[in-house]
Amino acid sequence: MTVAYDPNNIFAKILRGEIPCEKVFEDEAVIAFMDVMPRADGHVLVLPKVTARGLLDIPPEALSALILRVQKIARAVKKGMGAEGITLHQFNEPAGGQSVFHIHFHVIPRWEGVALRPHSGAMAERAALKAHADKIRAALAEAQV
Ligand code: DGP
Repeated sequence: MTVAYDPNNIFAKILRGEIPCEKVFEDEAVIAFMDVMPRADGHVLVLPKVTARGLLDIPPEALSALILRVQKIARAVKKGMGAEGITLHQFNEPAGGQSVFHIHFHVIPRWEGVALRPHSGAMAERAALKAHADKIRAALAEAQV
């Protein structure tokens, strides 16, 4: 059964500017902002501006644009956070672990021996999110990311 896109999901509200976020990047295709329940310091979410629930219903051209931005953000997260690696997560439907039904990629910086915190776990302090966002924005502002 296909489930319809809900325009009142929390990320749709962020995209419309109705709810604030700690934004690190925006262009005509995507917005990227800090996850409020980070699995690691510097955890960023990348969302397309098209309304799609997940990987299964996003139009191919929007998915292509999205994954190119995910690569750009991943490079900046790795550089800005001084990470050793990057983990991507992308969940589809409740059984797949999705809790917000507007497609998004999780870009999570990783360090050897540092385990991920729980998915949708503790809320981070706003000051910490801003400090990490500042590092990622600075990396994005440099030419080589
Ligand atoms: P999932 O749909 O399972 O991929 O997880 C959604 C993620 O979104 C989860 O890591 C927590 C995060 N999140 C939930 N609500 C908000 C919010 O209002 N703002 C931000 N920035 N992140 C949120």
